[in-house]
Order: sequence, then structure tokens, then C-alpha cells
Amino acid sequence: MNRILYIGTKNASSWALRAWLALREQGIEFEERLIDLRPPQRALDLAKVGDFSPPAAVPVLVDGGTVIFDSLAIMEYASDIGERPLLPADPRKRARARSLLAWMHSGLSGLCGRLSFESSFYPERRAMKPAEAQEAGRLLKVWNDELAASGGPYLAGDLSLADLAFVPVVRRLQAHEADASPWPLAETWMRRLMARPAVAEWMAEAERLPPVWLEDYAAPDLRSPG
Ligand SMILES: N[C@@H](CCC(=O)N[C@@H](CS)C(=O)NCC(=O)O)C(=O)O
Repeated sequence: MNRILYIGTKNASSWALRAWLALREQGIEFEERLIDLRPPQRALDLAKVGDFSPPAAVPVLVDGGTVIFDSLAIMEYASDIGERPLLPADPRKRARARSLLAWMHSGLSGLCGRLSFESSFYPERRAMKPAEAQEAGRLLKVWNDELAASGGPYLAGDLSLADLAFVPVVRRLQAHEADASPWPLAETWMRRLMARPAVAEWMAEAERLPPVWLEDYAAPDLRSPG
């Protein structure tokens, strides 16, 4: 196999999930190599990634002689070389989808740092705090409005990179029982998205792994927005 995707531990690697999903949704074959993001192996494993990838982080796609070292770049590459483009052809719709992608990529909101991807796989999850529930509602409304404008069934009409980028966020909200009932389009979209075979496959594997415990779950801060 000439194409290798380096990913992190599946219940701790939300950025890698996005890249992995875009490749799988596009029917692009690749070999998967695992970087153990759990301490104490984490530092050593990431240092090895640093030998060939400037940020020493995952995901990294090595395709022949090309090293693509950011989830968004890998997603766009998958859209370019795969079965069909995963961004709308119409320039306005494309710009809108890319806005959602860029928003996610530049942090989205404090919510992701507070409700870590890791915590969404804990056997018991804490309740969302009122400010978190409010922020969840804000995101749900954004998705609902987007679906109303595009006509669905996905944010930009057909499945796009924007939907895939939000998968880890949807996972966090569902695991923490965000009430989506006031936003029925978003509620249906979340169910549809999470039922996609590639999404379900990653989540099933992640659920079988031992939890990756983070100390700041009960007393959250705003770091690590992935
Ligand atoms: N902007 C990067 C973020 C990648 C990232 O933060 N990856 C995490 C794991 S999901 C990582 O490797 N962290 C290790 C580190 O940054 O030291 C991307 O989208 O690919």
C-alpha cells in the first residue's frame, strides 16, 4: 500500500477521525498506522511522527512522496481525488460549507474543550452545565438553520466535508445528552450522520478501547478544542 494514514488512539483522536472519515467516504484505500496518544507512550510516538511531519501530530497522510499533515488538508485531498467531490460545486454554497469547516478548524467554541472527545466514551458522563447546554443549543440551531436553508439531507445538501468535520462534536453532544428536540432538522441530521457505516465503524472500535482518562473532565478548562 502506497498510502498511509497515521491516526491516534480511536477514543482520543478527533482530528484523525475527520481525515479517516473523508478517505473512507471517498472509497480511497489506505493503510492505517496507530500512534498511541496515551501517556506515557504519547511523547515518544509523536516524536517519531515529528521525524517526517513538521507538527509532530496526527493525522498525517503519506501518499507516495507527499506528506499531508493536517486534517483539513487531508479532507480536501480526499475530496479532490475520491469518488465524488465532498464540497459543493456552486461557489456560494462551497464558500458557505468551507466557512463551517474553517469555523470548526479554528476552534468552534469552548464546548469541545470542556466536553472532550475522550469523555464521550467514558462509561459514566457528567451532566452538561447550564452554560454548556446553552452553547450546545446555539450549535444545534446553527445546524438546523443550515439544513433548512439547503433543504438537506446534509448541511450543504449532499454529504460534504462540513458534515464530516462535525462528527466528533455530534458525538460529544449525544454522549452528554444534549436536548436536540427544539431543533428537529438537526436532530434527524445527527442520527443520519452517526448511522453512516464509516462513522459507526470508528465509534464501535473506539467504544471497545479502555477509556483515556483526562483529569480536567470534572473541572474543565478551554484547551484542546478538537
Ligand atoms: N490542526 C491539526 C490538529 C491535530 C492534533 O491536534 N492532533 C492531536 C491528536 S487528535 C495530536 O496529535 N496532538 C499531539 C500534539 O499536538 O502534541 C489537524 O487538524 O490535523
